[in-house]
Amino acid sequence: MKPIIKNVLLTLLIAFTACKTEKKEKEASQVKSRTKPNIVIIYADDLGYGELGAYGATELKTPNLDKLANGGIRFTNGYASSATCTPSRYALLTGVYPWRNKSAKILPGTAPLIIDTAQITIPKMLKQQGYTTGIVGKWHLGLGTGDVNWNQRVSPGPNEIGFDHSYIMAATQDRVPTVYIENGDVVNLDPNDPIQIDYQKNFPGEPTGKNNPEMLKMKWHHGHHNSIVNGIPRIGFMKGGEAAKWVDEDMADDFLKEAQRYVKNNKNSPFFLYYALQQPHVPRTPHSRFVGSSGMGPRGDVIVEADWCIGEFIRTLESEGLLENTLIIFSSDNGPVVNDGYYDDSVEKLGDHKPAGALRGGKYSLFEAGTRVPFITYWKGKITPGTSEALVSQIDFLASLSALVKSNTKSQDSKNLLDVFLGKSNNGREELILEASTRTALRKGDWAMIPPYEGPAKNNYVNIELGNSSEYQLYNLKEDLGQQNNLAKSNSDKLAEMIKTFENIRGT
Ligand code: NG6
Ligand code: CA
Repeated sequence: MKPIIKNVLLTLLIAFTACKTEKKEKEASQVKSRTKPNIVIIYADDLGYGELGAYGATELKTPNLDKLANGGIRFTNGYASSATCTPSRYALLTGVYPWRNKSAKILPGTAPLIIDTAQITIPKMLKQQGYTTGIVGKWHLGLGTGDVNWNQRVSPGPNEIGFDHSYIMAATQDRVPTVYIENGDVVNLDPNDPIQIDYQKNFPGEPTGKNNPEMLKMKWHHGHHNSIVNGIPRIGFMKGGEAAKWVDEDMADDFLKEAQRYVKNNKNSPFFLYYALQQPHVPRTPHSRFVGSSGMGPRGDVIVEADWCIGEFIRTLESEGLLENTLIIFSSDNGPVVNDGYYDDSVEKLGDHKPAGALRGGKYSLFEAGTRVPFITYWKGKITPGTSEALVSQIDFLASLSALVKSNTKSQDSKNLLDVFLGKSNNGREELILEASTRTALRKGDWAMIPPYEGPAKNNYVNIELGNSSEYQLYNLKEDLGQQNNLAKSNSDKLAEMIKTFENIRGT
């Protein structure tokens, strides 16, 4: 090449690169000067209070979540609204206590949408303030109006309650249909192989977990013996839709890629992303990269996988120049369960790991471990790192985010705790109603009160104490975090006060 041509080309290249850098810098400064921050809620499924290094775990390594917790506010009294998934997700999005909605209980994959399309939700409120809104991951709030045809656009769903973009699984990883749904349409659906779903009866000739154990790569322990997908027996019956079925081991990567894509596609306007991870809910199916990574079997491995996904996701925010303009909230929909219906070595390989930390109970329980969960807010450069003992609930996101974006939107039960979430105040809630499978209890100040409930004290299948007792239970959590000393009889004044507050809120 002649030197002169070489020089011209070189000059052009330098000019081009400078131009590109300038553009990137301009974009980054535009992003910084925006008054409305991006908002991301990362929500784990069945992750317990004691599961992160930052919350005291010693046997499991969660470096990315620890970075969030140690670089933001780590709440030690942060609650999901319920000890199961659907009600917690309902409360998170609507700011309404789940026990006000009779349909807010664990839903089958065929359940109709339980959020009224006229109801206010976080994404709706944010849309009114100019946000683009997206959900990636687990939905579990019902779809359609009762008789879903999975071969047509499925509606109403997330897109009808405020999300501009949705890429979801309908219910849970252990429930059919085992397909992704993007903006109402099943992804990769072959019209010649339509999907049929039934929760009552099997389709003639189709194998099931119960009848065909020879086809299983994961055995069921209780429940989970209907249709077999990818060698895993599920809840509910499914026929057809072969090409659309997800690969369980790829699910974490699939959701991560969608979440990253959403950020890249929407980085030029303020955005909201609800990134609802499927881990460590059953069936636990780590990608081969993570198999054996925890030494604790699949349950530990998928927590390591989830932590990695979160790290990758945050790296994307960083490389897009968005981290300093994004509020990240991390929490879990309910407490931990070790055996939730499959033989997956989780019990055998748990070792010294304590999923609930020092708390009593677990998923499904009215004791603390049912609803007290990891709860972190992180905003690089805006939130001064620290630990907060303030009483906060996921139900408060609606009013608090509404205050953040200067909307006047309120809901029945959501409290504006923006200053608490940003680490500027320690004045959390005075009290909070806790829910577990339609039973409710009260947390107020340092105290927890559980009214008498019929039913077994323990669910032996999952090996979790549920909180049922024929007597009132009253615990001082400051002195007795593990809820071992029932003070209902010895402190009748406190009990009477708690009952009064409880009945005032719940209505008698
Ligand atoms: C239970 C399932 C459990 C899990 C749970 C929902 C059985 C025996 N157990 O009914 O495995 O799927 O529902 O979990 O079927 S949640 O986190 O979505 O609420
Ligand atoms: Ca859950």
